[in-house]
Amino acid sequence: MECAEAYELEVIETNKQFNTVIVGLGKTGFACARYLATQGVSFAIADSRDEPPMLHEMKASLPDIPLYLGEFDESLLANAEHLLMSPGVSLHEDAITNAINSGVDVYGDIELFCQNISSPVIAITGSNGKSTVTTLLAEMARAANLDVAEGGNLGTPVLDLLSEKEPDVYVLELSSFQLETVSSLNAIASVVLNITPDHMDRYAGLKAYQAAKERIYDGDGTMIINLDDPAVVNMSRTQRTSVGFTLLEPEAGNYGVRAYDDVRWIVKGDEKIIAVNDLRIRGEHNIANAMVAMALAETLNCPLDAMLSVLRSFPGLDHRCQWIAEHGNVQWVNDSKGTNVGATCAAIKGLSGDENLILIAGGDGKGADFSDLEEIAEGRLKAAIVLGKDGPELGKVLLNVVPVHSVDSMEMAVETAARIAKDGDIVLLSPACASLDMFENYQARGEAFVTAVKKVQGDQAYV
Ligand code: UMA
Ligand code: ADP
Repeated sequence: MECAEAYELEVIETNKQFNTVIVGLGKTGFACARYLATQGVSFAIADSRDEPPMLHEMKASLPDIPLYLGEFDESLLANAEHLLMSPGVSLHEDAITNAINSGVDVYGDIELFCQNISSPVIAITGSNGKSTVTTLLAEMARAANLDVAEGGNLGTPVLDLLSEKEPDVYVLELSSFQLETVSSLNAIASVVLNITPDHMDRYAGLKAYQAAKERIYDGDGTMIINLDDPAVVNMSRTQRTSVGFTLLEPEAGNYGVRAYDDVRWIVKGDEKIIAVNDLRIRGEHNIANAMVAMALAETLNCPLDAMLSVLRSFPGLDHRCQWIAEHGNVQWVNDSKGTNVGATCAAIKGLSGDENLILIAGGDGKGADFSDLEEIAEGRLKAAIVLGKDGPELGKVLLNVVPVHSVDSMEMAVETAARIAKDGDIVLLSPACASLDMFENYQARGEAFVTAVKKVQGDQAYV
């Protein structure tokens, strides 16, 4: 009996033994597959979904690669030499933990990328502001005539950047998930922009999330440190070059903000750099983002003129506190990328006057505690409209301070907001939640908002 079982097991193992199993067939997994196909290694792909997003593209371009779809097959994963992980799959999933315990080497696309480049990397993480800072920095470097390639969590999987000639510098936006599986990053400069809770459905707690983010500082490059965030200050390492930034008055060598005759300036030490009102992007959080982009651009020796020209003209990215319409003196703002409590707090603080904000929020809260929203909402919000899986829970928190309306769709949310809004009000979509319970992604949610605003406000609105 024992012999028969052992024999059967051996046959299964032989059939499913690959040098590498790519885990996940989304954007990252597909980019990994295309890359490995050029390297002559034997590989297969596993995805726990029956129909992963890049299935058709995969079958069309690499039809001979074995695909294992549906619940992970533990023997497939445990018998590989390497697992090449997608960021959406937790290392704590049973099948992955089991493979790690069996001695399988586990890494991610960022690690593979870092092992295969010779140009320097600048790396950006944080709970909020990553895409804005990554794009600002890339634009500044371009304005300084550097050849730049940007990617990572921003959208383009890093391995896709390898199909082009190596640039002067890579600018990478990295999520905590991507940082968990990289060990050769050694960026010439890196930053953790801020730490507020996010992805609490994936981490044991804030400490574990923070520890993943902190890995961005491993190596010997310049550390950019948020002096206003104690969690980031705690990550400082002695004997490393570092530059700080603060929204208060800075010490010599650091970026900060000072008022001269009631005009607020971004300064470095005592040196005036740009008046806050000359930044095209708005809100306190964007002052911080501008300072970080400058601190990082300095490590590339970008001239000040190049940085300033970008700060005066960069309008911000779509779906981030993006002004989309004005009708009957009511403004409509799309912050669909506000996918956690910290982001929504920043958007509310940045936009509100006196109880003139109508907030549309809710979605998949990813295990978040919404209670911080109550204090921010008080005195700033006029009403809240909640929708999505965790809308009711979020609504419960806000009910203590403002009227809350519960709706079933984005269209109903916009119709309700249009009914409540009066002269001088701002309607802000900033969900504090991921979109995946109701939409394909945050872009689709933002587009649904814009479409609903167009429908309700008609052609007079400037969208
Ligand atoms: N999934 C499964 N089973 C699998 C594999 C994935 O259920 O076997 C699920 C995941 O739980 C997740 C979804 O599929 O909900 C997508 O995961 P993925 O790893 O396939 O994602 P990709 O399409 O490769 O996109 C990833 C990043 N997504 C995530 O980390 C969830 C993209 O960031 C990134 O742009 C892309 O790689 C290229 O680098 C998006 C994101 O939402 C914008 N990031 C999170 C955030 O910003 O908060 C971290
Ligand atoms: P990320 O890529 O980290 O999600 P984005 O630059 O896309 O960040 O901005 C997403 C949202 O986060 C913005 O619309 C805004 O609400 C908020 N945000 C941006 N920068 C910051 C910051 N420095 N601090 C806090 N919140 C921010």
